[in-house]
Parts: sequence; C-alpha cells; structure tokens
Amino acid sequence: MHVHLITAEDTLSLRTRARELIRFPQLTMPLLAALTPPRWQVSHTDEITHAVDTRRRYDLVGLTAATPGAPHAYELAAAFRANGTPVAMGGPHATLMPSEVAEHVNYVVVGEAEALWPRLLADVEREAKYPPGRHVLDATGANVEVLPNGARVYRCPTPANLAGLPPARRDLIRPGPGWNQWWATRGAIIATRGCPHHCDYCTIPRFYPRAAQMRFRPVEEVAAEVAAIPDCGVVFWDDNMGANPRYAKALFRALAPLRKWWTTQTTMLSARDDEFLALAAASGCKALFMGFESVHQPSLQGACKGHNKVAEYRDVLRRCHDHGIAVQAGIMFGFEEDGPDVFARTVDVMGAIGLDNATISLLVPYPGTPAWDKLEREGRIIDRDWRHYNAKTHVVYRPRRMSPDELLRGYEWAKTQFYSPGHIFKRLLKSRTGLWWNVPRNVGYMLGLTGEARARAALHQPGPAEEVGPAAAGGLS
Ligand code: B12
Ligand code: SF4
Repeated sequence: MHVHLITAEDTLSLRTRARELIRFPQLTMPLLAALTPPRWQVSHTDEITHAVDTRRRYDLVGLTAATPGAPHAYELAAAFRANGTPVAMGGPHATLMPSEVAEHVNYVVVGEAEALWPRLLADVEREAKYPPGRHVLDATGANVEVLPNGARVYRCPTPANLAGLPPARRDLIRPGPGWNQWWATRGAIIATRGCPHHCDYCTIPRFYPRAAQMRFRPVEEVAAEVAAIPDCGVVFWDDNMGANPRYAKALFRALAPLRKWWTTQTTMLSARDDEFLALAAASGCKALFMGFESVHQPSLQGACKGHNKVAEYRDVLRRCHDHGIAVQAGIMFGFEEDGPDVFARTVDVMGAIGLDNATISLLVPYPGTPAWDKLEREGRIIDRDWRHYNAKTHVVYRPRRMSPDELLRGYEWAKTQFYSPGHIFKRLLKSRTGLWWNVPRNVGYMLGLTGEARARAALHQPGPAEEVGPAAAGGLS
C-alpha cells in the first residue's frame, strides 16, 4: 500500500515562500508520515519545492491545506479521484469546514490525527464499509460519520497524547532546485499545542477547543528530536512557546548543550521575564515572533488581545535586544477600531522603537472564529473566495472605519514604507541585533514585495482560475 502526502499551497505562498532566503519546512506531513504504520509506503510532495504529478495512481493521497490553499487542494483532489486514487484531507481548513471539504474528498480528518490516521489507513486497507450515520470506533471516542455523498468524516474528541510522538520523517523534506536550496533547513519541530488566549480572529482556540489546557511534549523527547536534526537552524512552530514559562525554561535548559540556533512564537508577556530571555538566548534563540498586531490599544482590546500593551513595545524590544534576540512582530490592519490614520502611525512607531522585522498582514476573519461570526452576522463578509483569505492580497469584509479599498491601499503603503531602505536602516540602527543576518533578512522581505505584487496581480486577474470560487467549493452556509 502506498500513500502519497501533499502539502498543498496557495498561489501567494507559491510565489513568495519558494523565494525565501531561509526556508523553513512545514512539519505536518513529515509528522503524519511518521504516524503511518510501516506496512504503508509513504512519499511526500511539498508544493513549495516540487510539483505534484496528478497522473500517478496511489492507494491513497493525503492533503493538508490552510484556508487559502483549500480551492487548490480541491483541484488536486479532483485530479487524483479522476484517476481512481481516493483522497483524504485534514488540517486547519478541513477542521473548520468539514462539510465543505467532504464534497471534494473521500475522507475528512477533523482536528488532530494521532488517533485517527492509523484507523483511517486500516479502513482503506480492508475496504471497510459503514452504513450512513455516525459510528463510534473505539474507547477513545474516535468516530466516523458517513455523509449522504458517501464521504467519511473522522473525528476524535480526546486530545492527542503528545508523549511518545515519533520523530517527524525529515527524510521526506526535499530541498527544491532553486538558488536558495542551500539555506533550506529540515529543522521544524513543535513542543506544545494550544494557547491560553482567545484573540477573536484566531483559529487556535477553535482548533484546540481545550486551548486553556495546553499540552506539552516531554522536554527530553523534544531535546532528543532536536539533537537528531542535522541542521543548525531550528524553528519551533509552536503558537505560544511562553504560555507556560516553567515548561519553556526547562526546554531551553535542555536545548542549551545542543548548540542550535532557533526561533519560535511567543507573546510579549515573555519579554517581561528576564530569566526566560536569558535562558532562551543561552540556548541559541536568535529571534522571537511576537504578535504585536497593532499600535492602537483600542484595536487590541476590541480583538480580545488586551494582553498586548502598546506602551510596553519599546521596552519589550530593548529587553530582547539586550539578550541578543531579534523580534519579528506580527502586524495586522483592519481591526474594528482601526481608522485611516493607523497606517502612518504604525510605520512611525515601528521605526521609532527599532523593530527588527515584521510580518504585516490584512486581518482575515477565518470561518469558525468569533471575528467571522460577528462580521457574518452583520452582513459584512464581501468575498467568500478562500483563495483570497491569504491576508495579503484581498480585503474580504467591509471594515468599520474605512472602505475595503482604503484598507488594502493603506496596508500596501505601510508595507512598502516598512521595507524601504531608509526604514530598514533606521530600525536596524536602533536594534543592532544580529545584523549579519538581520540585514539580509530585511532585504529579502523587501525583494519579496515583488513576488507578493505579482501574486496580487494574478489573483485579481479574472480568468479561468477565478472561476473556482467559493460557490464551486461548496459555499459557507
Ligand atoms: C507553521 C505555520 C505556518 C508556516 C508554515 C505553514 C504550515 N502550514 O506549516 C508559515 C509561516 C509558512 C505559515 C503560513 C500561513 N499560515 Co500558518 N501556521 C503555522 C502553525 C503555527 C503551525 C503549523 C504546524 O506545523 N502545526 C503542527 C502540525 C503537526 O499540526 P497540524 O498542521 O494541525 O496537523 C495535525 C492535524 O491538523 C492533522 N492534519 C493536518 N493535515 C492533515 C492531512 C491529513 C490527510 C490528515 C489525515 C491529518 C492532517 O494531523 C496533524 C497531527 O495531528 C499553525 C498553527 C497550528 N498550531 O497549527 C498556523 C496556521 C496553520 N496558519 C494559519 C494561517 C492563517 C497561515 C497563513 C494564511 C498566514 C498568512 N497570512 O500568510 C499562511 C498560509 C500558508 C499556507 N499555505 O499554509 C492558520 C490557519 C487558519 C486557517 N483557517 O486555515 C493557523 C491555524 C494559525 C492561526 N493562528 O490561526 N504558517
Ligand atoms: S495569542 Fe496568538 S495563538 Fe494565542 S489566541 Fe492569540 S493569536 Fe492565537
């Protein structure tokens, strides 16, 4: 039996991520491959680096996709099903929109797959038949629902046990042929799942419903997996590494002897804790991603992100920089309290505090989030084409204090300002942290604006691709 796993990408990712200076891989499919029983042969294509051959037949194809990549995943599913290959899909979009996904694939996996994947594969092997309706599969409460079109939805109400997870199959991460293959790393790992906060635009509280009860992999297992990664650079794809400082500090102590360079996501609360920063730095942390999101405190309050304090941003940066740690901030435009002045203010504040780098995005109300529910209730969702839910090319709802076009233009303007040579110089002169990699990284982002502009042009271009809209994808109702 042969299962082919595909990390499906959206147009924007294909045009920008493949060109990134340092390429961190996705972890999902290498982990799923590790969870696959050895009697199955496993192969993997990550579309960032390789094209998928839809003419090949397999016993099963597995797809993963975030919302903007879902329509393309459906295209792949249709091509494989046409050649007789059954298709399973999981990941964020399948978890949030299982009924829609079930219109395009044979098997949908909702949520974490640890308990479900071996079960699904066993069902495929023995060509298990289930009558329509819901069937409990085992004592964990794992169940399968057979929909009227014959598609099966697998769910497991109990959260996955993170102790004893097999190491991800990093041998299935193949660097692409591009110029930047030399900087591709296999060093992606995850130590925790969940986040105790409830920001209203975020899918994590929905994805991990018991978000407040975070789960942690045993420190020694994480350290052993990191030690086995051949690359020096490692990214922890955790949502909030600092959620439990005790756990994080124990992990940092265990990482220190491994002499890796690593980065992860946390909140600005971690920067108030000098011991956290000192241990992170001593164990090789070079940069932390923090979702600052806004320089306008009422916008943060409105999005249930009051744990961010704009007044402390400067101090947060100073503390991180004192430890030699750079900060990559998440910045979003389009909050309910954002007015047309927010763009210039953001650019000014980011320059004044010496921010190292930022991921600047448009707010996207992903289905299943409180932000989506509110905008849907108020009739303000204006675009239901998932390909546009990439946070970079389209405003998909009517903002409260400006027009969609004002928001899009303001976002584009702010991004161009932030990555202008003058602004980069001003920020990094203040930061003076890791300049030997921070300067090329900023320049890389500046050059990446071209790829984003091309993707924007392609996605705004009416044509055959535009016809695969949400209606074809099953709509949102
Ligand atoms: C790392 C990461 C990235 C990386 C790499 C992308 C990636 N997909 O790995 C980068 C920085 C590139 C990125 C980009 C984006 N990301 Co991102 N990212 C993450 C993050 C933090 C971790 C992903 C991860 O590795 N998880 C660990 C793995 C093991 O978990 P998993 O993927 O959920 O897989 C498990 C199950 O879902 C299931 N499963 C998953 N797929 C499949 C498939 C099959 C067949 C089966 C059986 C099971 C299965 O099995 C796994 C084991 O239990 C998640 C948050 C999160 N905690 O998941 C956000 C997240 C996936 N990203 C998100 C978003 C919005 C984006 C962007 C759109 C952001 C942007 N504006 O550019 C882009 C989209 C890019 C893309 N095409 O995916 C959202 C997705 C929301 C949504 N509705 O789709 C998330 C959930 C974050 C959030 N706060 O809401 N992201
Ligand atoms: S802090 Fe980050 S991961 Fe946690 S709920 Fe908010 S946005 Fe999501």
